[in-house]
Amino acid sequence: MSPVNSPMRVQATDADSQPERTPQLEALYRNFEQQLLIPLWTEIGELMPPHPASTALPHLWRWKNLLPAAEQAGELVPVGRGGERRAIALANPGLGGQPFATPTLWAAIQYLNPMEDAPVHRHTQNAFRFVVEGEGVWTVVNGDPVAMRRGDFLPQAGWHWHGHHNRSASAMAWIDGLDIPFQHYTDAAFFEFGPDEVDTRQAPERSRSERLWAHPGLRPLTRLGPTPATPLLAYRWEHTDHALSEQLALEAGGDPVTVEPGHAAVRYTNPTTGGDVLPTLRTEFHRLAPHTATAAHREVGSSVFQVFDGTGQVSVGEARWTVERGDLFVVPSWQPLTVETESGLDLFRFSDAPIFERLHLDRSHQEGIHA
Ligand code: GTQ
Ligand code: FE2
Repeated sequence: MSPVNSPMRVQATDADSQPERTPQLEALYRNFEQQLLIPLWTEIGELMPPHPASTALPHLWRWKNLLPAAEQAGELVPVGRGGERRAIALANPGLGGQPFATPTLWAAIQYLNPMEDAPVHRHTQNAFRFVVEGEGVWTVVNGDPVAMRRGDFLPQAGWHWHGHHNRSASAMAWIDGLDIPFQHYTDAAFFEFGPDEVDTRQAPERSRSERLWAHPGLRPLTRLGPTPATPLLAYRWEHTDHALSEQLALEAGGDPVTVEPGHAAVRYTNPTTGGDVLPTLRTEFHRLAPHTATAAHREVGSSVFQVFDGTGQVSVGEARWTVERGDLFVVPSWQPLTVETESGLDLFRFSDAPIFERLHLDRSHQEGIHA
């Protein structure tokens, strides 16, 4: 029987499994401490738990509080070289005050005033933008200007040059997802400055990347790849929306194409591989039809969700919230997630799943199904 299925097993760190604290043993422990040594037998319960027991906590950040805080930052804090971005990170209350949403994932709200530039730079961290409201900002990736609008998903592979510019008369906010914590813990990160100004003199409706790649099922023969990150720089809302509404329409006609009743979902993919858009980040969009409840689902690795539209009830482990447009919540590793909605609910999701799959550490469990 696997340890996952035997919660009654006595943990080695239980007091009765520890040797008696004689003066000689105390002296040995002081000796260990002086030599920077730590015995396994006092730590094993935390280091080798029967199943993942994240210190990260389920948590909800409400858009109605986030957006005014970002607007305030827009008034008080200039954006420019050095600070690089007016980005405000979600700090998980279980992660010791670090600006990390989960042990592997960065999630932030970023804000640009009219005509402002977020200067060009590049880094090994993989990134994306997702837009829950507004438009007018262009993200320029390796010289290719890409318009950002509500519902668009804009991936940005590590080491690509990028800057953002607001060409419109109104401020704009969006969310960023990056693998900053993962690259921080693993000491993998590099960073370089580019030009201070973002060139959007050319700002066509369709980016070069879309002209080359946004044709379903068609790859240019001169660019067959495969490439580790997607070459397509914008996944437009009209396609995502249509894919989801067609799944629900097919299901209503008796065709079982959804992941479970009333639950349509798509994954954003790299057209050169069919796999995830970025080497470390998985991104998906989920749509629940009105009067839908999902089965409890848990998996190894952590996720961040943003409500795109609608309202619903979300439970993550012991936490339960009513959520609405723009709200962001965190699902730590192996915590069960259920979602219910009366009105219908659209959810954007990102996770670190590609890391675990690549290392064969992925596991998942769906209520009622033996995983
Ligand atoms: O927009 O380039 O939230 O480099 C964090 C780091 C955004 C960005 C973040 C970044 C960016
Ligand atoms: Fe960046």
